[in-house]
Amino acid sequence: MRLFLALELGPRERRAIYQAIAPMRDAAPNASWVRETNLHLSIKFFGEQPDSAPATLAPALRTVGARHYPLDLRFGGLGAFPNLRAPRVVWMGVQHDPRLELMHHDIEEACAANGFALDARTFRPHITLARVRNEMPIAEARALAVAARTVGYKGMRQVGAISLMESVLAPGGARYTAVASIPLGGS
Ligand code: 2AM
Repeated sequence: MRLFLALELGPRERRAIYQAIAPMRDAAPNASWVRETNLHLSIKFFGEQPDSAPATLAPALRTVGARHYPLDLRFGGLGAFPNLRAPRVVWMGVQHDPRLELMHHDIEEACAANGFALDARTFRPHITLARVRNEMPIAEARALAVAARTVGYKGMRQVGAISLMESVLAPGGARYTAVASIPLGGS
């Protein structure tokens, strides 16, 4: 099974974000826009794992979760990796929060102690909005950047749990299901 850890958004936020970025979808219709129900903040990607992995991961993650308080996440700001001139991943930003960084660090440590590889890429908290498979034409990238400037969405969410998600790849896009929910302490 293909596994990752996420902080999930509620249905109202997912809807609000999805609606707020409509001008960006219109500007760059050829990007693969993440469907509304799939919007989330990714914490760690495990890739393909044996079916026994959740049973190993969940207890280790519960210990980490118990040590961290629920988080107040603030979202807003649009951007792209590597940049909006040549976007590969279009995202909504998550305000810097040292507690989130610390939680991510502790998660990495606990997973590594249980034999799971460290994430190869630096943790840059974001909500992926779209992925670009082929290079985006310059005119479309410009239109996307212009549209992004019109989106003033700002959101806030108290997150009380980390979700261990299974991703099933399908022709119409991945389907995500939570296989375990790890509460954060005090929630
Ligand atoms: P992304 O949104 O930044 O692409 C499911 O694919 C989740 O795992 C996504 O949130 C994705 O982050 C994250 N992820 C992290 N590393 C990944 C990788 N190497 N391949 C696929 N997904 C990855």
